[in-house]
Amino acid sequence: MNKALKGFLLLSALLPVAVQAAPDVQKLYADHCVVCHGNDRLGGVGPALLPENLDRLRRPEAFKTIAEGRIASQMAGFADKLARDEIQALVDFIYQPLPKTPVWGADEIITSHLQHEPSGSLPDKPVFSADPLNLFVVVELGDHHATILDGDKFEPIHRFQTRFALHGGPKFSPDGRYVYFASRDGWVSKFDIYNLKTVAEVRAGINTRNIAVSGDGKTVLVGNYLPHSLVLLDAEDLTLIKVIPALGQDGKSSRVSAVYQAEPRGSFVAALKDVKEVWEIPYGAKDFPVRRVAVDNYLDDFFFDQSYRHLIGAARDGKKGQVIDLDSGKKVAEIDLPGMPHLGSGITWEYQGRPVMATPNLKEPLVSVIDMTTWQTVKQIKTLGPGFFMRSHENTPYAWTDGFNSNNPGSRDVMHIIDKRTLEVVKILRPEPGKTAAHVEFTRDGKYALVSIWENDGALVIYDAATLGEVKRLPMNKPSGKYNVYNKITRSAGTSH
Ligand code: DHE
Repeated sequence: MNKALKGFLLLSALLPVAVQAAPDVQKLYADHCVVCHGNDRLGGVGPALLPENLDRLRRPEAFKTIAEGRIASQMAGFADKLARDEIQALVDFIYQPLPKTPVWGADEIITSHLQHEPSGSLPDKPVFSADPLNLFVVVELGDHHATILDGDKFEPIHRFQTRFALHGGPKFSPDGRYVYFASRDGWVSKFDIYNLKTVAEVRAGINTRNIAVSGDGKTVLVGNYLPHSLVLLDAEDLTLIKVIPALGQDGKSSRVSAVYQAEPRGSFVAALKDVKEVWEIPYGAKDFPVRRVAVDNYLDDFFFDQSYRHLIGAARDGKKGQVIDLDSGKKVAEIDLPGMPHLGSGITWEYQGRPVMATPNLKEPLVSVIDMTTWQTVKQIKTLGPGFFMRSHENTPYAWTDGFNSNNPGSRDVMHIIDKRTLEVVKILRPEPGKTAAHVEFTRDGKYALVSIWENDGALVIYDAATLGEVKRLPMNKPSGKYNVYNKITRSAGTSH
């Protein structure tokens, strides 16, 4: 008997059995699931729950997920609320196809397009006096807003409503004037920071992963979970350029794990989630041709070295990461990554004359530091709890990482300060004891670090990055991430790109 099945049977035996008639699965779904997974299981804050999106999740695992929750996501466990047969009914339900598969193709995308301000109609000068390159865009998940924050005075300039459940980092135009957001339910919005106005929006999918903006600022690429597609948009007004179905070499349809732009290569890079392929799409080439690179395992999460020659990727359930040389299209190394690395949060720096990368691990309380010349582990730095986000800056000797993924409230409220020269944790901050601390971003000069208190009555806590003393605290509604314009557009080694 395999391990998953054994776990399933054991868990099944421990849960109470409802003695009544067969569970009313529609009601169970409406009471417990719809708020995150959406009407018709099309996704919302949580992913779409349709058979075409559950290819890699076997039913015993689905049962376990509903009962116990899912690591590295907002999915809670329901074992204390639902009986065994109720969980099983929900499992059976989510593997049922919808009577009619939802369509979101070119016609639907084109129809959804909203042009709030005609292209080129707004002034080319900021309507505020703050340094436009030292602004932060703060995403406040609690009430679906974003705040534009002056990164010198730490004062909010403007707060506005966003689409529902933004996810992934917002992406900037190369000059930092525009910021593009993606929501989990497929909306892409373009916001003019100089004029503090949303200028265009389009719904590019039903359930979206993330977006990338090309290095020349001309094209936006959207990666979708539902439908299985990549969508290319004109960055000027978000009109549709092209829909590329996410089909593997053998025709198998797949969700898209994530998309990134690799400016030094002049290309977009996308990984498929249900097919072992990475795609490179040169954004300057006519018709956006796809170059397929076969990989050894699925890539759920990935990251690049600073030159973008190497892609470092891992499957969520794998023990090893793969390093792919994007020039040759070949795997050049395997990396030891034991605790489900969160590579999207990876950062790099120079350690003893060698480039190293560091990533938190979602399951283990450790940060893996890997030599990027030999791809060997230099050190596993122990932390109080598994982290989710990691950040640094060229002008600070410290890297900061949280304990966000810890089950223990006593280590969810911490921020570990790691000395990049010694690879030791030199200090542990507790921005607000008992409240979850997460996600850091530095000011453009690296002198201050901004930390989120990830609660509805949360805050941004601003620290002096040298003395590690608190400078200021701004109330915010679950500030999930904050993004400094300069650090993003210059692709600082200490932040996500
Ligand atoms: Fe994220 C970035 C995938 C769950 C908050 N997350 C990303 C990126 C990927 C990713 C691929 C990089 C895209 C980018 O920035 O363009 N996230 C996943 C998952 O697969 C996972 C584990 C499951 C899922 O629900 O999709 C997941 N992520 C979460 C959460 O539960 C978080 C904590 C809350 C939320 O918003 O749902 C969360 N993810 C974030 C944030 C970023 C992110 C704040 C941007 C980080 C950055 O600083 O760039």
